[in-house]
Amino acid sequence: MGKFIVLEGLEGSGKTTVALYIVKILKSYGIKNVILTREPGSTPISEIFRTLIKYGKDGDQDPITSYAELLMFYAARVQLLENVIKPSLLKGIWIVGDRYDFSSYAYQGGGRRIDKYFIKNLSRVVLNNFRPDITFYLDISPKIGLSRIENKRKLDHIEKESMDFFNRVRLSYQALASENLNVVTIDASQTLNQVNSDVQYYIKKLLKI
Ligand code: T5A
Repeated sequence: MGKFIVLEGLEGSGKTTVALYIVKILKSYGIKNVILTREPGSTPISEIFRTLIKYGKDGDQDPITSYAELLMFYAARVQLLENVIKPSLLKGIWIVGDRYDFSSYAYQGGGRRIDKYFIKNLSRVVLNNFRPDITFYLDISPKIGLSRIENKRKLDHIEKESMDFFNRVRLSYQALASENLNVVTIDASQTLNQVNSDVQYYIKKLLKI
């Protein structure tokens, strides 16, 4: 069996950068079969949900409701889980996931204030309690995180949310990190070298080296 490693955190916390670093170090330790996934996305259907969630359709004519957004995230996730993640792990392929289930608890639960027990039940039914082997939560203040991405590209639907929204998302992530096993909190305001070095320590532990 391969292992499932997940990166979580606010925009600009460095998930994509660190995910690429993890792939690199896994390969250097002899794990050659590694797939990088992103959520929402990484299957043809999930990528359609990604575009729809991020940019909507026909602008203000048909704004995405909070529940529709939540359900689309789970639709995209279950496609990825059943069609890519589970079959790959069974073949011994490792998965490095840029976001997974905690994102919905943090953004739709904390940010949009959807009842967390509703999300928990939805998650239990749809994902059948399938969990990563380890989750790295890259903790950063929204102010620093958003400043890292402000010049990147056109902001999407969620990136245009208020600072209060992102503060609630961060608080939810911090609560999830303290309540759940196999979650490692990394201070993502450190230099990238320090972040990578902290992550490498836990990857070596996972590999028992
Ligand atoms: N969402 C997603 C939900 O609401 N619910 C869900 O269930 C799911 C799955 C996804 C959006 O969907 C939401 C959350 C998001 O709003 P996305 O485009 O995939 O959108 O956006 P993000 O996942 O947030 O990705 P970002 O690219 O915005 O942020 P990353 O990946 O965390 O950051 P990264 O690695 O691209 O780095 C950003 C910049 O910072 C630099 C990098 O070089 C880069 O320039 N950087 C650092 N600089 C200084 N020090 C460090 N330690 C640095 N680390 C990185």
